[in-house]
Amino acid sequence: MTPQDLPAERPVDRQPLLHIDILSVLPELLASPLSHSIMKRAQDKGLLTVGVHHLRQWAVNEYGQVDDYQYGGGAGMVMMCEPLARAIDSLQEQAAYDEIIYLTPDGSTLNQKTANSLSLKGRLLLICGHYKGIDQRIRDHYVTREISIGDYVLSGGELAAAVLVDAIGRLLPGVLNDETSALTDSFQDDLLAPPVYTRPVDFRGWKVPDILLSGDPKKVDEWRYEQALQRTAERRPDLMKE
Ligand code: 6GU
Repeated sequence: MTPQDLPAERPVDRQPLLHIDILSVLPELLASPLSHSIMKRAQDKGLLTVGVHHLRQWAVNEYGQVDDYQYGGGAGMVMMCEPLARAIDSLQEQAAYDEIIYLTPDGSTLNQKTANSLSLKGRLLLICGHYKGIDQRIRDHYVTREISIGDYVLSGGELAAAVLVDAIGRLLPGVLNDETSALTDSFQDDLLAPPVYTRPVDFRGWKVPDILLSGDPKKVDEWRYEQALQRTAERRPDLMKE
C-alpha cells in the first residue's frame, strides 16, 4: 500500500471516543502496556485517551501516606478513604464518569460481553488496589462496578487495569483494521477462534490442511466454523450451553 492509499487519519483535536483515568500507587507498571502496538495506535489516532494518576498526589500527609492498619486487627494495610475520595472528587470535576471501576479479585470476572459494553461508554475511572484492598466505604459510595480478571491473585490492580484497557480499547471503532478485526476474535460469537496457518505449506512434513489451499472461500468459511465449534466443544463446553 502506498501512502496515498492509506485512510485519512482521524484528526486528534477532536474529542476521543473514550477517556479512561487510572488511579494507582504504582503508575510505572501501566506505562509500557499502554504505549505500544494497538493501544498506542488507539491513542495516536485520538480515539482513546488515558490519564494515569498517582494516588500519592492526594496523600494525607507529607510522607505520602495513602494506607493504614485495618480496624479489627490483622496483617496487611488498607488504602484509606480520604486520598481516594479526594482523588475521585478532583478528577470528577472535569466531567462525571459513566463508571467508576474497582479492580479486585472479588469483583465479577471480566468477559467479552463486559468489554463490549464498556467500550460503548465515554468516560471511565479505574481504581487499582494494593495491599489488602481499599476501605469498604469507597466501594459502597463511589464504585459503580467491581471487576476481576480471573480466579487468581495479583499483587495489585495495575496489570488487571492494563488488561481491561486493552480489551476495551481495541474495540473502539477505527482502532483495528481488517487484518486485526475484532469480529473474528475468540469469544466474539461465543466460539473460540479456529486454527490458523501461514507459509510454508509443508514444514518438516507437517502440512497445512488442503481445504485452506482450495481457493474456495465458502468451503474455507465452513471449515473454519466447524473447527471453531469443535474446539469450543472440546475446550470450553461451558460457552456452548446457551
Ligand atoms: Cl482485578 N486485582 C488483583 N489484585 N488480583 C486479581 C485481579 C484484580 N483479578 C484477578 N486477580
